[in-house]
Amino acid sequence: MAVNFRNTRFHKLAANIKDCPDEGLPEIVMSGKSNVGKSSLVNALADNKKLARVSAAPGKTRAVVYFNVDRKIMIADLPGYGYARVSKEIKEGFNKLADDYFTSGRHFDLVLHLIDIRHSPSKEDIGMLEYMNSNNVPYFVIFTKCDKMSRAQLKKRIDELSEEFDFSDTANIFAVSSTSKTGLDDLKKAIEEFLFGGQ
Ligand SMILES: Nc1nc2c(ncn2[C@@H]2O[C@H](COP(=O)(O)OP(=O)(O)O)[C@@H](O)[C@H]2O)c(=O)[nH]1
Ligand SMILES: [Mg+2]
Repeated sequence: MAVNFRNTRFHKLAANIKDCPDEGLPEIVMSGKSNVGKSSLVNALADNKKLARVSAAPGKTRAVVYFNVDRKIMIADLPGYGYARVSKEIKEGFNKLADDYFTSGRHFDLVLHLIDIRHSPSKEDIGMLEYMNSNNVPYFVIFTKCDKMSRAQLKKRIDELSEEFDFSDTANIFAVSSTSKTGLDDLKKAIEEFLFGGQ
């Protein structure tokens, strides 16, 4: 099924797990550290800079933000983890919502786990990848901000990280840049294929 990613609209905010909607659409969850580029990627996929608020200040998203993509997919933009600038209490609160998302038994179809290509994965990243591997959660690993590195460095980084971490055999690995728009078409195709197959 062809998905028109440009037809993406804000759907709703949910400040806790009880308020998270179920509209019966396949759901993609954006996961990853604060500031890794989750909101920018939602905007880039939709080709709409104003859609998801992009912030240079980490830790601003305090809720799950839902987007409806062409009435075919729901995207859940989760609060990130690893905030350095918020208080411990708030930090734990944020983590709780993200944690609840994965442990509440909520159904979702695909996790996009984002890792900044410039940095080594954090222990939260490793924990998340291990969790998804051992719970058979379908995920794509997305290296972000690839405009910040040369192609040669990029390949080296991907090889290095693939060796370092036991990505599941079926894991798809992508490299994107929301700034230069690299890798977005491949990612969109893979999402369509994964969610809708030959339909
Ligand atoms: N150079 C570059 N910067 C990016 C890219 N994607 C996001 N950023 C920047 O990284 C910061 C955090 O992005 P944001 O989307 O708010 O991250 P989030 O906290 O994961 O939602 C912002 O300053 C963005 O402009 C990218 O592909 N390339
Ligand atoms: Mg964000």
